[in-house]
Amino acid sequence: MQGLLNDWRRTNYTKNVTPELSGEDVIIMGWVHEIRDLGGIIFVLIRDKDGLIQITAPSKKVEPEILEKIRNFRKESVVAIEGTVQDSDKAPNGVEIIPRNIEILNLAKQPLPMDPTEKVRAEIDTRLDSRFLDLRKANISSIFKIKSQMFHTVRDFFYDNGFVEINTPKLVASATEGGTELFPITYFEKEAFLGQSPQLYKQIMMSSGMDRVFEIGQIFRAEEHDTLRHLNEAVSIDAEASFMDDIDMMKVLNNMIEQVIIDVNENCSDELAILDHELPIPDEPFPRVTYDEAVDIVNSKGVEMEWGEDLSRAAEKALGDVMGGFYFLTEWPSAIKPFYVMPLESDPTKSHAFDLMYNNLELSSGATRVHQYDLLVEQIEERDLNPDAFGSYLKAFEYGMPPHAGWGVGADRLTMVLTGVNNIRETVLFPRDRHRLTP
Ligand code: AMO
Repeated sequence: MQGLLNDWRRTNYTKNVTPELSGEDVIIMGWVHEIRDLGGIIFVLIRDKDGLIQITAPSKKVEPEILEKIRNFRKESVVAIEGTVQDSDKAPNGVEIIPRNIEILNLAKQPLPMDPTEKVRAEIDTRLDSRFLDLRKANISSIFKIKSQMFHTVRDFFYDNGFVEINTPKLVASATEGGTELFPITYFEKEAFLGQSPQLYKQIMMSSGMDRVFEIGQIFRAEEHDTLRHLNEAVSIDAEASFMDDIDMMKVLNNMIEQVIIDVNENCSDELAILDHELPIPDEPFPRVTYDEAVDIVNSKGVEMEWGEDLSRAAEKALGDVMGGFYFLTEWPSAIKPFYVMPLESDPTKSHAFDLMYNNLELSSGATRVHQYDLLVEQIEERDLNPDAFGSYLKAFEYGMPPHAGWGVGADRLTMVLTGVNNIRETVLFPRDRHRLTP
């Protein structure tokens, strides 16, 4: 039985068609990027996942039926081309293909909703509406290749450090993170929500004896505001480890970020060049600033901030200007942190919570957790929450919960740092914000 492609099989990606192959036959497959018909000669640029190759069809050398097929090409159609490689000073990358056989695999409708060659620039909304076309641009796909490398390194890092990968439910019964709203959903006859964080589950896993766990998964936040750093659906890299505290987990996070930077630099040099982005070289270890010191710094820069407040955008900017790069912000006031955060023994108004910042962008929050049942119930009540709503979580603390700590990193925000884009929507294939639920 013959398949859809008959005998056509790709022999080379465009990147692998080099002048050294001159004289050899190849089959390439991809999209029609550009067509220039000069009458006696037609030039076509074909694009695939890594680049472009020129097809050169002089009417003297190429069969009339092949020329006819090329004349029927439309931009962004999918084609297969068999031909002979020829080195050429005039062609991009010094190489071209003289076509012998052509198959039009799928014609693209015209006009295109946007121009993937970027001759006409499109606004982000137009681009997101036709994301599949937008992603055909090398600068856009580069963002996701870098993001993929980041996840690859993160997974390797966790496995190398004894963490077990887990998946926890995203259909949940209660809130975990104060401050952001929940998305309510219909779950048969019960009240339910989309999960804001795997927080409660990763903590329950500490009572399972599995010792170290991580999860890469979606988190849902009903943020009403429209900013360049918030989405309603984001990806969080969550880690939790037993018999560890905030100091230990800051080190783990520091090491992971450094490894990500090393690997992205090593394996994504083409993508970084396309994005014209240089990765930050982190100070080792990342500097730390306490919340108390941060309040002083912010006020000294003329931005008013009272002790006990969360950082405003202006405060984050002022602090970011002084600190620069990656740094930890530690010893947050207990009252503005969630119930699961451990207060300082020396002064319970402060806590073992930290944020990892990059300039003025918060990348991660983490903490030593409360592992004592009574203190946890007390902290839940102090925040006007009902401990009964946390019954299945609290149960895990009654039968041998070890001391533990963890953090959650915003994967999309980390990608902003790795790619240099300033709108978080650029780092998500199909972003969800207040105004966007499709595609
Ligand atoms: P937090 O709520 O600070 O902490 O979230 C952790 C990290 O997730 C990212 N993030 C977001 N990214 C994009 N859009 C959003 N709306 C959004 N909300 C959060 C940020 C943030 O630093 N359970 C704790 C983590 C822990 O203590 O382990 C938590 O969820 O980069």
